Parts: sequence; C-alpha cells; structure tokens
Amino acid sequence: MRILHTGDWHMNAILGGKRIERSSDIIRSLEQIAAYLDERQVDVMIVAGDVFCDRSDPEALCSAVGEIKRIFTPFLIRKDRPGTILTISGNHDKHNFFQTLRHAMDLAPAVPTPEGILASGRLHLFHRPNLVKIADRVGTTVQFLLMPYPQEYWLKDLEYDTRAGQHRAKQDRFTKYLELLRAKSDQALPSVLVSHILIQGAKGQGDYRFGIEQDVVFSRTDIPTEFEYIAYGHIHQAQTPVANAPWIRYCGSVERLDGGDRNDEKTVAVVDIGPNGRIDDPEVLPLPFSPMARYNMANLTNPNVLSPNWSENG
Ligand SMILES: [Mn+2]
Repeated sequence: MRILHTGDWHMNAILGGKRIERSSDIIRSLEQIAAYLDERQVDVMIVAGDVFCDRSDPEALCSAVGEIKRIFTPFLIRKDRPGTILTISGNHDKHNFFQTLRHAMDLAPAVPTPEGILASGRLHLFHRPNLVKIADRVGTTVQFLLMPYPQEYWLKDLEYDTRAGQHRAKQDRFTKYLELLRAKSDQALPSVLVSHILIQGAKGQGDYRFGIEQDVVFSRTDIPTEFEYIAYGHIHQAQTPVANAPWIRYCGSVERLDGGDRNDEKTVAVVDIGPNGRIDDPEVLPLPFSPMARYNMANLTNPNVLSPNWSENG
C-alpha cells in the first residue's frame, strides 16, 4: 500500500493578522499533491490535521471544501484504483465545523466490510480517536490508529483549574485512548499512527521548548515507536522528531504560512507498506513555495501594511 502523508493545510490562512490571503498559494501546493497522487499511484492520502483555519468565516470554509473536492475528486474516482483520503482534526479545525461535515457525510454511510475494512474511493474524517483498516488493490490491509488533537470535548467529565491542568488532563486522556486503540489493534497487521500533537524538542519556531502551560506536549519517549509509520501534523517544519527513526515524521505545512517557517522547504512524504511492514524509508517530495521577506517594522513608513505578529505555533 502506497501512502502519501501531508497535513497542516490551514486553508484560508491569512498572513500575520493582516489580510494577506494565502489561499491561492496553498491551492497551488494541493494541486501538486494531486499530481503526485496520480504519478505515484498512491492508495491512501493521510491529512494529519489542521485542514482549515480557525478564523475562516462560512464563505471561506465553503470555498475551501469546494477546492478540496475539485482538486482531489480525480484521485477518489480513479478508474482502476480508487484512492482513499484519511483526515483527522487538528487544534485549528473548529469542532462544530468538523462535526457538521461528519454529520453530513454520515448521511451517506461508509459501511465497512464484514472484516471491518473501510470503503475506498472517498474521504473519511475523524475528530475522535479511532482504529480503521484499509485494503489496497492487491489486498494488503493496513490498520490506522487515528489520534486527532485532543480537544475540550474529550474532557467533558474531567475537572481542571488551570491551563496547565487542562493540558495535563488532555495528555492523560490522549495516552489512555492510544493505549485502548493499541489493545484493540490486530497484531498480525501492519499499523500506522496518525496524530496531531507536539513532541517536545521538535525544530522550528524557537525549537518548541513549549511547556505544559502552552500546549499539550509529549516527550519523545511518551509515544510508542513500533509502528510501520507515524504521520504527525502540528509543527510546520517537516522533520523526523525521533533520532534514527525516519519512519516517524512531521510532514510540515504545504506552504510557508508565517515568519516562523520563512526558510522552510515544503514537502510531502510517500511510504510503501507491504503485508510484512514498511518496504523502505519514506521518500520526501518537494512542493512549490512562496519566497518570504522579513520587514523591519521601524523602517516602514506605513506600519499597517504588514503585521509583526507571526502566529505562535502550529
Ligand atoms: Mn496544529
């Protein structure tokens, strides 16, 4: 099974709090991804969270979903080998909107086979932890442990007084759910973990020395590494956060979204998984990106032209 890993699309992102629309740049990258899906005959595309931008208004969300449909329908209806898209939610994906999409999609139910294999030829959306199986054309079955960004609605029954307390509660809940999925998973099948979280010490934007006050954080050893591939989203700089483990990747964003990733090269990863596991190290493919300049605000005659407020994190 050939898998393409992308994420952090942040559709309708706006640069620096001022109205510098990035949609056309992002769409150019998505079109390149669609070309890779075709060229490489990919079976499954993983979108590892932050598909949308939390500041998007209803019109912007409508146009974002319309563009996703336009760009990826050829992949989903590909004649000899219909593709599958697996999407999880990130911290920037508004719960209500994801829930709305999910409700609408559930009206055309994707009924799994008796063996629990998910329908191909469509997009699947998850905002809660889930374990799914997908089979490719030659019958290789891979299971996916889907762990979206831990949101408030995961914690309805939990008490917390502080932001750090809330993050700690989310972290505990995340760990518990991941354990449950691992216990439920089939030991005989290759497994892929898909998640949208911060691994402490990852590179980019101040090297992510965030503590529990700022975000839900995991250490490099908190998450088991025995998966055939781990597809992370959240950090915008593509990287392998665990040493000597090229199968554990942050795909990075698809465009340079703010000052923090102004020097990054944007990429997607492609990995092949056979019945006995990963066939080779992931291949990293380039995406187009926009050049970015940093302006010294003191030298600008009209400081309202650009804002220095780069966004804080993924
Ligand atoms: Mn994120």
